[in-house]
Amino acid sequence: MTPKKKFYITTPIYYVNARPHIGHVYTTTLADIIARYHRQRGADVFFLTGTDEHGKKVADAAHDRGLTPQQFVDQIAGEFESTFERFQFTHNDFIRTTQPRHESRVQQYVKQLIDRDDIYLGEYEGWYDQGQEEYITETNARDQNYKSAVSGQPLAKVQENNYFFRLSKYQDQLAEYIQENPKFIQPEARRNEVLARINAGLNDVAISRTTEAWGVPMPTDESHSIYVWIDALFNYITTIDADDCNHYWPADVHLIGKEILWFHAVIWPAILLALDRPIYKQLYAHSFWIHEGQKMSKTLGNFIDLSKLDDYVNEFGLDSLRYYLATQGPIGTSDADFAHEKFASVYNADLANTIGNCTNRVCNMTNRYFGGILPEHGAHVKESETYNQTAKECVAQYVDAMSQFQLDAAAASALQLVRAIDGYIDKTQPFKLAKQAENMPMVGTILYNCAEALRIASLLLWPFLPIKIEQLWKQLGCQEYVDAVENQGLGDFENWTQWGQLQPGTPILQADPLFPRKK
Ligand code: ME8
Repeated sequence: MTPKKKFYITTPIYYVNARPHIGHVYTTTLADIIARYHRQRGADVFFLTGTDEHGKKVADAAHDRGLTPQQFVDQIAGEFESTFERFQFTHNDFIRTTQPRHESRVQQYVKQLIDRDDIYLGEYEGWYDQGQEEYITETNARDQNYKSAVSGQPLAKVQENNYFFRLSKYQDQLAEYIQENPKFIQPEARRNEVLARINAGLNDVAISRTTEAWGVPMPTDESHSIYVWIDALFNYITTIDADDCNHYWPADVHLIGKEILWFHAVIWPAILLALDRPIYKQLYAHSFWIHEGQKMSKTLGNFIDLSKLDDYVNEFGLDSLRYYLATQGPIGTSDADFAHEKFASVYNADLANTIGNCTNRVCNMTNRYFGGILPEHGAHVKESETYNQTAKECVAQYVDAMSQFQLDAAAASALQLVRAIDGYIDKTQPFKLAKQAENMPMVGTILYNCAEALRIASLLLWPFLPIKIEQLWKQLGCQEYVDAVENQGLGDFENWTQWGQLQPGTPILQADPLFPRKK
């Protein structure tokens, strides 16, 4: 047997100074959809998420609540873990940077970098964004009017003794690597941004702080803690540098938001080069959600937090939230608006009126005309000639879109197939044909073809709508897929999406609507 292809996908690890919100749920939903898709293709998937628990702002947040940092991070990390369980994410591990497995390996990597003379002691004088835990160059600080680009808070002027990583040494190698590997950083606009910044010149970067008591100590100098960003980036390898997991490196994709591009596209690959480890294969940086037309911020108090997300789940269902996030979200280079009216209209158009309605039509007619048993499909129906070709094209478009993380386009290809079923019913009018007994073999062919196309569409939709599609599989008698999902979703997508696999004679069940229409 050929070994299964491995696929390693990560999300950022989230700061525990704030409770989980839409941004965290968004990136993790995208990663979950991609992970499920690859499992369905039979890959050996490792999907990693987790929490970033060190640094001054976490220590300050703990202090404000009268807790020790450890008590505080345990509480918030627990909230992230239980939230991710409630959202039914299928991550294989949840890394916390305060875990001993992480801390001990971080010290080992830093020691290796010191031994290779890639780290040295120096002095930093300049700007620091405390909210983002980020050193800011003079030029950027000036451009940002000496305020944080993310929170708008004033930058702090700091003078510190730090250990530095020789980032400048890797400038040419990195620029060359990015030039030669056009897909390495995506989308294209982000890649260009990174290249421009590298070509403007890279300075060495501070990788330790003396003012950060809540962190991993430098292995050779306990008076310094490892800078929280360096500590955090290592999570992608600390987790899998264990005997049973080390075959997952290099990661196939790091999925992140655009605000942390610099660390992932420049510092992280340079560290990997310095450690003599393969560079991860791809970085994908999405844009940002805004809320009812406004940037979300603590000052405005308009963050879509867990309780708001729960309201949507209660009103529309968990799958609908996944679908909205994945298809209407800021996956490309523009920000996207999260708005109730839009949510309801997407729900009604795509889920209730398209997927739900088509499923009802197919299952109801099979029950009405064939007693709920999938009919034979031998009779010729002219309009069917190119129908299975449509299914093939939609699958190909879907696969292509998925490989480029265009989840919106992938879902659109699945919907296109569902709409083709509706179009085919409208054209062939089985409900009219069924009025005469001699037409029943043709009605049989039509309904078989509808159910078969619906089966293929359901495979494309499962990563987006796992709960509802598993319900649909039960309706269509596709127990094999339900079993596969229980076995970590492992599947045989290539074979399963071939035409003609539903067996005539299979019971087709009528059920409650998958997506009841909302007012
Ligand atoms: O930056 N829209 O953690 P973080 C879409 N710990 N996605 C958003 C978003 C929004 N409005 N807001 C946040 C950190 N995100 C570091 C990362 S990784 C080694 C260390 C998502 O809690 C997006 O994925 O601030 C973004 O990159 C991430 O949350 C930042 O989470």
